[in-house]
Amino acid sequence: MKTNELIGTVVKTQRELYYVQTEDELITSKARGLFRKSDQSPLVGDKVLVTVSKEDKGGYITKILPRKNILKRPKVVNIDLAFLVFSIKHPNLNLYLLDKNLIINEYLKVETSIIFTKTDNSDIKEIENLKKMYEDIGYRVFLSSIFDDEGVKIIKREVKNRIVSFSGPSGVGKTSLISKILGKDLEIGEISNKTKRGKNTTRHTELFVTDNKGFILDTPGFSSINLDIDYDFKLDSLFREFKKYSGQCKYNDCLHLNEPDCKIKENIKNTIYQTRYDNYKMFLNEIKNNRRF
Ligand SMILES: Nc1nc2c(ncn2[C@@H]2O[C@H](COP(=O)(O)OP(=O)(O)OP(=O)(O)O)[C@@H](O)[C@H]2O)c(=O)[nH]1
Ligand SMILES: [Mg+2]
Ligand SMILES: [Zn+2]
Repeated sequence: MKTNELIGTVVKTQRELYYVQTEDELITSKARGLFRKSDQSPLVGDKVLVTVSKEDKGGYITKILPRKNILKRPKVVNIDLAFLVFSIKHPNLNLYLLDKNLIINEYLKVETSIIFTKTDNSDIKEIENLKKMYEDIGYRVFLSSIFDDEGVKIIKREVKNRIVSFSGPSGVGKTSLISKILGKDLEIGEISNKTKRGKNTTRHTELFVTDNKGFILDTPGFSSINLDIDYDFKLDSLFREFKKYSGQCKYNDCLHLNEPDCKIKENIKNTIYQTRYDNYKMFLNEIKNNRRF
């Protein structure tokens, strides 16, 4: 029996089957028993070695290559870039959720950029201000609208040769944007007229392959997310714009709340945006309340 070993990426899993995209083809594979016994089973995003037998077409995953990172919801691995996708209207922008996701990704050390969607139905001044704000903080910000092919093209360039996730609240237009990038129709949700929110259309975990050799993960919209950060962890280190004042407050363990001579508080409205500081205080409280004794 002639066999052939290839390297590929797990794009979808279904019961005991793993769909592995190699350079040239999609191979429906099974995993060796040893993976199934432990909690070491292949996950979407895994780079794997797959042995293909010429006779029965299917493949066997023989090895999972080391993972770059593991994300929890949905459970995927090896994300090269996470896009946080938010609209400004319909649904309204929620900076608390955006900042929360930004700091969680800082904590997980996942490269992250921001996309503001639906630029066609929002005030251009407001969009520009937001873009500037997050660029000042140190993030790359992209703008998109389903009516703007140029914006879609620029975002598509970011996907090239990488595994890129798109996450954000329900109804912001993640799936619509991904459909544009792929040039094919995925299932798009309707915004509820009453709540102006989406209805969580996207449910499955699957990587879509782009024609510039990228992999895209569409995710179900979220409305809340838990701040799973250690109580002892220095939250301020996850705020990029706070970092330049590190060690400059009077007290070494300054929490930037009511301490005297606090550089963070002194620079609010100067280099630190009020909403970011307010969210910092909220997160600090949440971490305290999550504390396990
Ligand atoms: N005006 C406007 N509407 C958009 C745009 N992008 C998406 N929409 C609409 O917004 C609604 C929700 O779009 P989806 O792409 O399903 O949103 P989603 O983020 O994937 O939502 P979930 O899968 O529920 O998380 C649909 O009615 C889209 O037609 C845009 O750029 N401009
Ligand atoms: Mg969707
Ligand atoms: Zn301070």
